Amino acid sequence: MRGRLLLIAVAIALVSAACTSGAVQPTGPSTVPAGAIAVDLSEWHVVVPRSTLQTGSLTFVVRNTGSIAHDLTILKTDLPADQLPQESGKAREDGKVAGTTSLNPGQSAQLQVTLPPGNYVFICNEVGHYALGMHTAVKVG
Ligand SMILES: [Cu+2]
Repeated sequence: MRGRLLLIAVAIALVSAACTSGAVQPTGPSTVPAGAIAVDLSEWHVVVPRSTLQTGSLTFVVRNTGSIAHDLTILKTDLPADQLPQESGKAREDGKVAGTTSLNPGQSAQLQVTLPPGNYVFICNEVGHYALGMHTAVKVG
């Protein structure tokens, strides 16, 4: 009887561990897996390796290589990258398709997104960063 109770306790512990392991957290500095696209954020740049990407499911590895917090926000828009409307020091996020949380220096996050063909602007939307130049145009398709 005692052995059986112990087994049940172990089973419960294993199930709890399995349930918590799926959480997505920003990670430390990371290498970019094959097929993924690195997006580097720093003061005051958003750097994507190619300005034209293939449509479909894309994996971005977003790395904060700067010395203050940044994020990546992806907007689908035909406006030029430097002419998005702004409110309270941030770009308006019309057409937002994906984004990361705020990443501290040295942190990175993976973002898996399916992007239909079109024009996109990749920005950092921490207050003031868009106006300081953290935007880049990306064409998909
Ligand atoms: Cu920023």
